[in-house]
Amino acid sequence: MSQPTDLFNRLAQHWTDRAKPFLTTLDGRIVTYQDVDEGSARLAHALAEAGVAPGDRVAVQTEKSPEAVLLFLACLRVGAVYLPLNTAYTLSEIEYFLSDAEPTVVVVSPAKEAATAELCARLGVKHCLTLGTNSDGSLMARADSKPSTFAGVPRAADDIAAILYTSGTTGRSKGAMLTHENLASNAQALAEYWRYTSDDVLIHALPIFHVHGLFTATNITLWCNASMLFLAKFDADDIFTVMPRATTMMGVPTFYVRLIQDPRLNHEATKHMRLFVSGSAPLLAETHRTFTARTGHAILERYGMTETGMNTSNPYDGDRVPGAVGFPLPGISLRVTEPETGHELPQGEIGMIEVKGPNVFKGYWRMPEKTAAEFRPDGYFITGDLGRIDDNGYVHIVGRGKDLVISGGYNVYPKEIESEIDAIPGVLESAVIGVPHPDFGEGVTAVVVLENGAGLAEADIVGALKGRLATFKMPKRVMFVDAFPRNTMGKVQKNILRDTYGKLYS
Ligand code: MLC
Ligand code: AMP
Repeated sequence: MSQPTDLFNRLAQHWTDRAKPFLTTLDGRIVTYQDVDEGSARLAHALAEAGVAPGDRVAVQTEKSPEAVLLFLACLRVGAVYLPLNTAYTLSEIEYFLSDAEPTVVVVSPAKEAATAELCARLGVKHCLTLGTNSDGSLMARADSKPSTFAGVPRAADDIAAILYTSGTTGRSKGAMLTHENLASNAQALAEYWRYTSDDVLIHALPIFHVHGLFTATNITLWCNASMLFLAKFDADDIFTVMPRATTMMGVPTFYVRLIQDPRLNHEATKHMRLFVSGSAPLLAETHRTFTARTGHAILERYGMTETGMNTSNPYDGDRVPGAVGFPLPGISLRVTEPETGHELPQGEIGMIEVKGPNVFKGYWRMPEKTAAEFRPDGYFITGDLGRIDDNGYVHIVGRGKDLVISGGYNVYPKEIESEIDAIPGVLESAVIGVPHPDFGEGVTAVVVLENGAGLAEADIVGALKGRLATFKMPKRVMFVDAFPRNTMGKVQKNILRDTYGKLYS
């Protein structure tokens, strides 16, 4: 029999134990693999009935719940394109995504229904349905009475399975189109590299609207017929409650920073665990070492991004080097180049990280020029991350070529925040930077020059931004200066600002 090409069937062929829990919630609800199959079939029928055709987008902004994962699978089964949206996005942020992606169906939390339905009506979106955290909402009401089997729509390996929006350093957010093959190949590579088996039980405390929590963590579990302990969010008490039943955890560095501050973290508490993975932002070598000293576990750091899924990983068996992100995963090529020319640099030199492989996305939704600009003629994707490869072949990320702040694993693009601040009456100009933050890794910080005579204070700036920006993007501090340091080209020297405010949060 020929191998399936679509992600759902590539995952489902591994579900040999259908009675096994796919996930268990903190309050003890168990969703078995049989439930996953039947629940996602019912949701697939509901989507098809709402007119979702293969290739149509289904945009989802719901709180984390088991059904939200099933909805992702249901989208795959009807051949739709799943479009997850950060729950923190405001309505004005959502408007852009919906008008750009033109979904057939939008699914939101019941609390957001009224406002989103109005927006959908204005944008011509066919259906605005709801999904709550207690198996409730209008989508579930439609799905409940549907058959528990669904004859899936055939999908080719390079058909689009999901679109995830990533902001750009300039201009509009870009929708990264991820194919069935992108997601399946990455799940398989990680499962093998991290020695994942059906015996694994993952602590899942990440949000499920980004690559890390949705694909890396969830798809690897589904690929292996493994289980997860499904937590609504990161909470140290909950982590320690479930850890005696778990074998693996995946988190952003903030998880580990918080865990090492907790006196409960020790050898005993982690003795049932076999693997701790960190990614989405740099893990400080100091955090890595402290964690090892306290638990005997060396955190395995890996490196990825929305457009590519996971690119590199520290080894399972060899040295997990603090401050390094390891080796390219099997099947993925990585090189370091001279940013302007794309010429490969000798090993050890710092340059642009470029990657190529089955994990690399198909392009940006309806943006052929932007897509072309981020690929080399020989097919390598230009990540925007600066790095080097050491003598032992480990990749190190040493900085970013892109003007990006990563706060607690969330990307914040300064340009977006600067545009909002510049629009506040009394502001002449602004520069947004990331500076070291003990909890979030980097703290979003705004530096503002006021117009002559404008008497704005920090609270005025923050107040004016409320409701316009998702809360994680809000500047943690606003600093005022008379003028910016500039280079001879007139460009604001953000490196000088970062030095000036480097100790703001310490
Ligand atoms: C929450 N807040 C943040 C924040 N998260 N501020 C800055 N940065 C963040 N990351 C703000 C809230 O808006 C709120 O502000 C206050 O902090 C407390 O909110 P909270 O909900 O209690 O926060 P908390 O639960 O502690 O969340 C912190 C966190 C969470 C780090 C646990 O942000 C998180 O789970 N991050 C993971 C992000 C992630 O999954 N990234 C993967 C991207 S994929 P106020 O003002 O209301 O008090 C990717 C590719 C790859 O990058 O390689 O993986
Ligand atoms: P996103 O666009 O949200 O997927 O974020 C991807 C970016 O996160 C990458 O381009 C890197 O800049 C950063 N990133 C992910 N993992 C790591 C890591 N382990 N170390 C340093 N940076 C990382």
